[in-house]
Amino acid sequence: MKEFAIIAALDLDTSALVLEIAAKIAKTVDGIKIGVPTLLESGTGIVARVRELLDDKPLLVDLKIADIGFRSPKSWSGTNAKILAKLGRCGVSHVTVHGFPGPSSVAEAVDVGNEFGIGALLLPMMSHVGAETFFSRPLEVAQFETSCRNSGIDPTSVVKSPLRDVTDGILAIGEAIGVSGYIGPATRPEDLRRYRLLTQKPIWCPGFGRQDRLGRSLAVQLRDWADIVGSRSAAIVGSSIYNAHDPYAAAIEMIEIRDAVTGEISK
Ligand code: O7E
Repeated sequence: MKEFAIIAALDLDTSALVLEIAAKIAKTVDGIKIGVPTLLESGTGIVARVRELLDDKPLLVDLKIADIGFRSPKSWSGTNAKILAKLGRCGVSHVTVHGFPGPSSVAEAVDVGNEFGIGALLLPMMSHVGAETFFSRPLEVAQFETSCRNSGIDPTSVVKSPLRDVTDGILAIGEAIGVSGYIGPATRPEDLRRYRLLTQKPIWCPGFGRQDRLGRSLAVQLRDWADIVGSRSAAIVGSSIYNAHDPYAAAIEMIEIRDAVTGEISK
C-alpha cells in the first residue's frame, strides 16, 4: 500500500452512484472503501466490479464485524467466520473489525480473514461525537488479562506500557493477535498519538472535512494526521470527495494536499 494513502469512502445512496464515482476516481486515489449499505443493495457482486477499476490497490469493505468467535476442535466456526466466508476471495483486501467483543471474536476475524487474504483493521476508538462514551472507560486490567488468557492470548507480553482504558485494551489485543492495522480518529489527534505509542502497524484514519471539530482546514487536518501517524497510514475521506461538485477534481486536490504536507515532513 502507498505511504500516506488517500482512501475514498464511497458512502453514496445507490450502487450505481458508487460505481460511477469509483470509475471517475479509482486511478487517482490510493484505494476505495465501500460500506454495508452498498453491500445490502447489491450483494458482494459489487466488490468484483470495484476491484476491476482499482487494479491491485486496497479495497476496504467496512463491515465493522462484531459477532462471536467460536473455536471448534478443528476450526473457527463462530459468526465472524461465516461473515468473512461470504466475502471469500472476491477482491476485498481489508475489512473493519470491532475489538469490544473481546479476544476470541478478534482472533476469529483475523485468522479467517488471513485464510482469504483479507486484512483485519481494528477499531480502538472512533471519530464521531461521543465515541469516548464507552471506548474511554477505564480498563479493569486484572479482569482484562484473565479474559485474554482464557482466550489463549497474552497482550501484556506484547504491550509493556500501562493499559488505562478500553482503547488501550483493544490496541493491546490487536498487537497480541496480529491485526493488519487499526482505524484511528483523525478528529482526535491526542488519541492518534496514543495509538502510535502502542503500535507500529498501519493506522487508517477517517474523520476529515465534515467531522472535524477543531476548526481545521482540510490541509491542516491532513498535516496533523501525517505528522502524528507517519508514513504507515491512510486518510479515509468520504463526503469531502463524493459530495463535491466535481469528485474527480476533489480527489486530485486531496492528493495534492497530501503530497504537499508529506513533502514538508520528509524535508
Ligand atoms: O465523514 P466522511 O464523509 O469523510 O466519511 C467517513 C467514513 O469513515 C464513513 O464511511 C464512516 O462510516 C467511516 N468511519 C468514520 O467516519 N469514523 C470512524 O471512527 C470509523 C469509520 C470507519 O470505520 O470507516 C472504516 C474505515
